[in-house]
Amino acid sequence: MMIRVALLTLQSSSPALGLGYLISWFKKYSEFRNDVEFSIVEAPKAVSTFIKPIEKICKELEEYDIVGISTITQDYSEILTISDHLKSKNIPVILGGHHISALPYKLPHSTVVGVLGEGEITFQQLLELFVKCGGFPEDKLIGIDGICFHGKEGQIVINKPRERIKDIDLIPFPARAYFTSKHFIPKIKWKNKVVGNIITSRGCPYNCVFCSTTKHWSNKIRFASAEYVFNEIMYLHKEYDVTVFQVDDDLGTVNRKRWREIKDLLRDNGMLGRIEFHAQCRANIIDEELCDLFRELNFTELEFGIESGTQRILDYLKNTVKKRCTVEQNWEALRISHEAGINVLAQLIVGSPDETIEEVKKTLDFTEIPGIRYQICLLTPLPGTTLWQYATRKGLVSEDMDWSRLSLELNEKTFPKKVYVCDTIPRDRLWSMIKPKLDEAVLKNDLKDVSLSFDTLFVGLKLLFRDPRRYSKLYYDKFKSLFNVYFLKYFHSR
Ligand code: B12
Ligand code: SF4
Repeated sequence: MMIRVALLTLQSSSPALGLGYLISWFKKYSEFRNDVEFSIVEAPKAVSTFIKPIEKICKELEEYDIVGISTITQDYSEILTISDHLKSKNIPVILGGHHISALPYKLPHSTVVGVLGEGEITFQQLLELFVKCGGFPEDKLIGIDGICFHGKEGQIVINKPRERIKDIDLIPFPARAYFTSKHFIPKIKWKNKVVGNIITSRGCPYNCVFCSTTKHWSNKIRFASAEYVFNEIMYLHKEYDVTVFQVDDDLGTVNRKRWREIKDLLRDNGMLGRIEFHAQCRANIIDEELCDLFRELNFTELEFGIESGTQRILDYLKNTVKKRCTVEQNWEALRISHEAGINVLAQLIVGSPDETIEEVKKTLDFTEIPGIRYQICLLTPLPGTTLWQYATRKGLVSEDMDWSRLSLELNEKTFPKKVYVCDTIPRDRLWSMIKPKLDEAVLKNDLKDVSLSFDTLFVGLKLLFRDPRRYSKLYYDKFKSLFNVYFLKYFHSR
């Protein structure tokens, strides 16, 4: 009998590659590959509201024998609503991803299993168990590493961690054909070019206070080989016309030897300069040499976790006492990347526990650099992070909280209810400092999400009335790019 498995993602703007890997791994390595039929169900959000109503998502999922859900903290309350509904229909739900991996002992009663950390092998074993036994008997679950489940006495059992796949070249490319939503790989997404996201490494050697990556993936970073990355690039280019490669790694840019090899492979195959890359980097790893390499490879966008304008807060956020990343390196990283002609995005964080107003001002200085885009985040304690432990001790968060209070979306509506860890600056005062900068960022930032465009124009108009001299050029540029996108989109769809 064929088992129908749905994998649900609530991601908003690009394919959840993790789910694609689960499918491609199973299809390649399981002897039961022909007994399981997969679907990826996409329920993206557009600015905090699901495009599909929850009831519709639930109804759609009723068709399946098993539902797997990827857990992102800010959407966890909705995930619980969905799994409650599925439980009432006797459909087993498996959770995976960052949230459940950080809080395995809170596995909800409406679900049967939580997959902790890397999912490919664990999920394969779970599905094979289901094919063989028609369910998930407890005596068999005991033998599967990397899961949590409900024991007979109502306790939650957490098995020993799953050993990670040593050589990630063994993982086949994510099964992209299963992503169907028009939100994913759209024809016109960024300046009329097709964007495709890729993962070229897993893990990060650092351990920032606000980030759960190290716990989830470990601080030992595993890189796919240059050949693997090159082959995936070629595949995406041929199959989907992708010319812009969004490298979704946490810190894949750190390995310059491999990027040199990738460059050689692209050059030898006539691809160098015909495609471009967007990626994240860290201020302490970039220098002129790496910048030159990125320029040769045609990196057109680099995002830096600049975080703060003062060393004290930077050391706190980066979780280091050794000044492994300095404020000077931050400024230098932005300067050299910008001068190399790369579009730069500076990620800033405000609201650390004992941050002062002066320190926030220093951070906001980064928003004044001409030509450099920025994003501002309120420091948010996500489960699995050092900051989560701190916020738990302070009674600011709990394992049964309203998870939308940890949403990273920052606007008038979300800010008042967000968890606030800063003791030194009143919430309203911090908001009055960052609000004008957030408005300005809307105009300054690139047009990646067309759905935000009307908001953009409206906020832009407000700024234009407030200070025409300062904002007229930005408004004009934004209007022009919006017009281009809509114009091209209109003709493309005809
Ligand atoms: C790329 C990325 C994005 C992209 C696209 C994400 C996407 N489509 O998947 C964008 C920019 C859209 C994005 C948005 C956000 N992101 Co993000 N993102 C990432 C990033 C860097 C990589 C994701 C990825 O592809 N990983 C690689 C794949 C292989 O891993 P994976 O998806 O986790 O899946 C594996 C396992 O976790 C597991 N698994 C996952 N799901 C499931 C489900 C089942 C059933 C099973 C069995 C297994 C399983 O198996 C998979 C294979 O091993 C991660 C950090 C990271 N390194 O993981 C952050 C990360 C996932 N993002 C995070 C956050 C906070 C956000 C935002 C809230 C940020 C914001 N400013 O709003 C939004 C959330 C939007 C939303 N509604 O979901 C956090 C989540 C933390 C948490 N506790 O929830 C992370 C972990 C970053 C961090 N270190 O803090 N993100
Ligand atoms: S924020 Fe970036 S550098 Fe820091 S631990 Fe997370 S992935 Fe690594």
